[in-house]
Amino acid sequence: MTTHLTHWGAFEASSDGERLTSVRPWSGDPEPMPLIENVASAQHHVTRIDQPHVRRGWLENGPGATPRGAEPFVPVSWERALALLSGELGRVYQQYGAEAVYGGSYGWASAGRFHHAQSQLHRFLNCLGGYVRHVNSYSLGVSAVLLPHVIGELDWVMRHATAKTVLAARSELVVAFGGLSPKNAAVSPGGVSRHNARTWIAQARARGCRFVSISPLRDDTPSEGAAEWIAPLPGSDAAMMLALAQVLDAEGLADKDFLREYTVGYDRFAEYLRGARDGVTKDPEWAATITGVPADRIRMLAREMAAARTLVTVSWALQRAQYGEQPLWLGVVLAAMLGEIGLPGGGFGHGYGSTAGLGEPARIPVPRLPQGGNGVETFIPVARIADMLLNPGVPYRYNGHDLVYPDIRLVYWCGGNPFHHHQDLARLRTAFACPDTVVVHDAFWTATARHADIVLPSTMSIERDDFGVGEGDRMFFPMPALTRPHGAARDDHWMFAELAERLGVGKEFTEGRTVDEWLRHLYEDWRLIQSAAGHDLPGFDQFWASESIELPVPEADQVLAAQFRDDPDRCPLTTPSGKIEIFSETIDGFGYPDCPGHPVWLEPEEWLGGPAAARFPLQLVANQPRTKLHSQLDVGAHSLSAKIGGREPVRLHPSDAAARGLGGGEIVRIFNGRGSCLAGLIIDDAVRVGVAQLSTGAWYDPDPADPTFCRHGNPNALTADRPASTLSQGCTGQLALVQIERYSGVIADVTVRCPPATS
Ligand SMILES: Nc1nc2c(c(=O)[nH]1)N[C@H]1C(S)=C(S)[C@@H](COP(=O)(O)OP(=O)(O)OC[C@H]3O[C@@H](n4cnc5c(=O)[nH]c(N)nc54)[C@H](O)[C@@H]3O)O[C@H]1N2
Ligand SMILES: Nc1nc2c(c(=O)[nH]1)N[C@H]1C(S)=C(S)[C@@H](COP(=O)(O)OP(=O)(O)OC[C@H]3O[C@@H](n4cnc5c(=O)[nH]c(N)nc54)[C@H](O)[C@@H]3O)O[C@H]1N2
Ligand SMILES: [Mo]
Repeated sequence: MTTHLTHWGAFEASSDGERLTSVRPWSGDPEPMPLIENVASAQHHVTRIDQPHVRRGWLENGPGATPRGAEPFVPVSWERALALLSGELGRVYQQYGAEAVYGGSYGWASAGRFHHAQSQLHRFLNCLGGYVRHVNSYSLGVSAVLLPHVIGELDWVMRHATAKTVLAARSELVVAFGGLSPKNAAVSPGGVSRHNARTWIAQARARGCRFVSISPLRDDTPSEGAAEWIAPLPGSDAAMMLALAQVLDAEGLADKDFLREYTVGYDRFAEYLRGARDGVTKDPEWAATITGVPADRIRMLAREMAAARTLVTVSWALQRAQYGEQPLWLGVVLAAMLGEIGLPGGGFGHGYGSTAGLGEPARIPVPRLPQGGNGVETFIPVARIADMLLNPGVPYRYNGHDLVYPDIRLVYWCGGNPFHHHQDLARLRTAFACPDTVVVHDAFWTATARHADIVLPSTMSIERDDFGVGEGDRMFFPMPALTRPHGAARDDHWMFAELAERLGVGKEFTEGRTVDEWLRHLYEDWRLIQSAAGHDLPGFDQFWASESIELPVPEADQVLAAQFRDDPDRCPLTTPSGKIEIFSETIDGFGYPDCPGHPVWLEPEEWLGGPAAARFPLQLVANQPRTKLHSQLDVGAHSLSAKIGGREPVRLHPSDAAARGLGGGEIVRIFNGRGSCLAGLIIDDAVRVGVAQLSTGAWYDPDPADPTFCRHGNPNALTADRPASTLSQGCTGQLALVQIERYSGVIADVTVRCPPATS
């Protein structure tokens, strides 16, 4: 058996050279994930792309904005595809320059450091002069912008998060906004070796630590935590957090010494809590009317938090919403008021239930493919993709900058699926009709590939040699190819090398190395640097022959901001004041009404407490899927096993199902003013009343006559393409208001599980 790494875990497999004949979890994994079953079952699915394809209209009429997503594709040879594409790249770069190429190409692609799809694309486009890039992520669009103003760079908050082993040993109370989802914490970009999402929680619980899970879904926190479940209206956490802060303030429970020494701006914030200007005290009675959580429970919780070593942790999901800055900032503020930032087991955390890597102590850095320099300065915040394509030349604001959308002629996507990940997919489809040319590399006929002009078939990671290690993970795996490529699929690197050659930059792109030579070169280069830093690592041949190697971890018991606490003058934070900013002069100075200088309660446009709920009285929670990573391998066996009538499952509380006369297992229609989709109903009292949970990931399957209607169950047919705020311009895909009814139409087949029409 040979070991292989995916974003959701390592496995051991045997193969007959064409397919995996048996797959079992890596022997070192104490909590293996069934997601690994998707790999072998998807590999030769009919939706694998087996050769290059070109959209018929593009082939016949050349570059241009004829409708994308409806026409048949023409299969072409590699030679023809590469000639057409290199010709088109040459044309666009020559005629319009690098500013006309969007190469942001957001997406997770596959594990493996060398064949990392985005890195390969960026390196290639940089050889041609550069590209318009993206900043930030769909994951953490708000956090990446807000946290540097408030406590420190996102990367620092993530990498130096208090270790889970420390929480297991020291926390007395864990208050988890958004829960501690074990399915999410099973995944990390680049891979996970030893899953431990449940282990640390079980250990802490056995020692007497209490867990409070604040979330619309009971199963957002694993049963090992025996958590108390509190379910405020989704999107209202900021109000509950303000009330917790108000109790600490009013009852003298806030740590004044900590606030004086380590923070700035508490007084301005406290005035707001006390209602000095607006006459509204943000007390638990006030919050109860907004959140639906009883005032007594909020008041008691504040006292419990003040009495115990308490971790306040905020899931990434809370900031993936309109005004997502507010609950995140308040998480930091609450932890600061409790005075335990920098102490083991207390303080602030961000995403213990969002990724496997958080709370894994920082290990030494790992090899990466150099991407070269980008000659273009223009960028967009990642979730502004549709805005950019629809509004060339239009100004907009972001984090203190006045920016202008560029005029994009060519969109190049390699390793991502915007027709899965972006909000309001019908709007994205209109946006994708704007450029001259759309190029997509993928292994599968995703909805994005179906909206392209030139589609090139990539290998899966099991079909190529690579090495891999996850963010925060300490096991570094060789990843030799397990099978030959499907059909005529090729590695992205090979495609870019061929294109680079035709465009006269072959040498710059490959530096004259084969893939084998690159792997050895990147590894040995890295080993040399590590050895100078005192880390002794095996040579490449020994590594390649091994099953995996363990990377050194300098400080196993890390605690976030411990050095700052010990010596705030010598180890200041990277914020403007060097301290935690409860009031930010910088943000205040931007003057954005949707994100003022200290955290506040702002009523979102789509929440159950607002007027829009009269028409659409259910809050859709579009969270991460349990049976797959995003849209990846949605045709795999494990993902398919959860579908109902071939559709993605939606969960509803028994009372909400009864009120609509709906039964479990029915196909329902979920709709709002933007769009609609079908889904298979599950009735479950683990869901808060008023909430409908439909996870992301079902491949978008638009009705040919109506792109706002997805027949499969992609929640982004329903979500709004609306930024979190002017500050972050972050993605807000987590929440939307909807209504649900029995589907009375003819239940059409899901066509996205078949290849598109060819001619
Ligand atoms: N409504 C809503 N929407 C959301 C979210 C939400 O919470 N709610 N979450 C958002 C978040 S956090 C994220 S990160 C995004 C995720 O969005 P994406 O990262 O775009 O989603 P994936 O499905 O992982 O897309 C990766 C694609 O890369 C392809 N691929 C895999 N390996 C390779 C390779 O080697 N080469 C090439 N060329 N392609 C490859 C896969 O087949 C797949 O199509 O979704 C976002 N969308
Ligand atoms: N299995 C699996 N794991 C994954 C992924 C995947 O696709 N599949 N994707 C990975 C990626 S890219 C990312 S970015 C992370 C994302 O990590 P998160 O963003 O933390 O994950 P989500 O599942 O989107 O949301 C977690 C929970 O937050 C709760 N929630 C939503 N809105 C609110 C709210 O307003 N208030 C409160 N209190 N709770 C709320 C929901 O009940 C939801 O289940 O997950 C990663 N892990
Ligand atoms: Mo993400």
